Amino acid sequence: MPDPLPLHDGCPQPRPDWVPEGCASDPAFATWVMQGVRPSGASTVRPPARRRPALSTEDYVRGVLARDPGVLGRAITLVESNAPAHQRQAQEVLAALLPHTGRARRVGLTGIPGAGKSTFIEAFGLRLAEQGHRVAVLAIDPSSAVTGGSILGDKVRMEKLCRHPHAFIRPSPSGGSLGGVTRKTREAILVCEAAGYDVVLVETVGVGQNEVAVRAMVDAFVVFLIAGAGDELQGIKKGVIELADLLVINKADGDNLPRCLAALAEMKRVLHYLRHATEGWQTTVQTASARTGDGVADVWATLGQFFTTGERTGSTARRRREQAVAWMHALIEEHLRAGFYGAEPVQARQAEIENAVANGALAPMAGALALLAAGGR
Ligand SMILES: Nc1nc2c(ncn2[C@@H]2O[C@H](COP(=O)(O)OP(=O)(O)OP(=O)(O)O)[C@@H](O)[C@H]2O)c(=O)[nH]1
Ligand SMILES: [Mg+2]
Repeated sequence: MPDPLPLHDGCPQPRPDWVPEGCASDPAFATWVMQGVRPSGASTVRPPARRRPALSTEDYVRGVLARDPGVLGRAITLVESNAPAHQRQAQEVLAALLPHTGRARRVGLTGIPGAGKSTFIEAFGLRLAEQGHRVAVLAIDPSSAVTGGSILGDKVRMEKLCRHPHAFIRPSPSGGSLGGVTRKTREAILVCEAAGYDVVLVETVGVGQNEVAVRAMVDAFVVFLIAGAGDELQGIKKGVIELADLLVINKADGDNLPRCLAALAEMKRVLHYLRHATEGWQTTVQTASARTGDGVADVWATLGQFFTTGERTGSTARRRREQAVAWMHALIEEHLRAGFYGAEPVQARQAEIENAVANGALAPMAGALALLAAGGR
């Protein structure tokens, strides 16, 4: 404890530097500085933040299989980490969990920002959790580094689901590359399955490529549309509709209901002309409103039919096998690309060769060969 300030002018209070000598006894001088009081037993020194002890691979595996939510969260943090040591341990954990994975219904949900996905998932997830399902929600938003993200909003919008003991909600880390976010989400799905979640919902904002990435990691894909938002905006012309097994015209309530019913009729016509996303399954369209609850149960009923059909025709199992092989090739490509561009001789020549190609001094093919040669290929 520092020495107390000197007493002044007979006053029992300490005299700060800025009080002129002799002033404190002047009745016009009204400021006194009181000595601080320290409550007994309290310390001004903050205790050091407690570091959680590191978990061994066995701790992770045991905790996830025992459905310990704390260990589940940490296991997902481990698979999300880019640190090489964490990645090595993550692969050990995943290898041990693998026999316990694959039993969930994997459902992707997409739609333009504000289409009502999170609000729907809250109502839908709660319904499933109350029926005894264990529901995991993984929210991907690779755009969030730019837009500030909707992750906080999601947590607020899924407030009741967040607190349900049979639900687990995990936003993806913001700002990663799409490839990185995709790997992390795929691995997070496996960890959730090993922890006994039988429904895994992957929410993604429909802003372009990420719909395709999510389609490649789920069994069923739901696209949310809102009446009056414009075809272009909703990716109808970009073929997002062709990825869907189920289209939901959302927010079908109040004044918006007639417009939604008109959109429903229109979309039913459009679907006749489109290629379907899943062999043996006719893509369907329906309306829903999380606000009134209308149509929410119907979405699960349709997904139930989808999965029954998938079991009968073998399309779900086939899709999973294809997804696993495609994922392996994606990992190889990522590895080769990182190895090539990370190599010192490539980095040394890359800017110069790019400039030459940009200026027209070198044809793109000649540039590619030159850079490949620099990388020893
Ligand atoms: N009328 C009506 N409004 C809804 C409904 N569902 C969501 N909303 C409103 O729509 C807005 C956006 O809802 P969100 O659930 O955050 O939409 P989102 O698609 O998850 O949005 P992002 O995650 O930002 O892409 C909120 O203001 C909701 O209150 C609904 O069924 N009816
Ligand atoms: Mg959302």
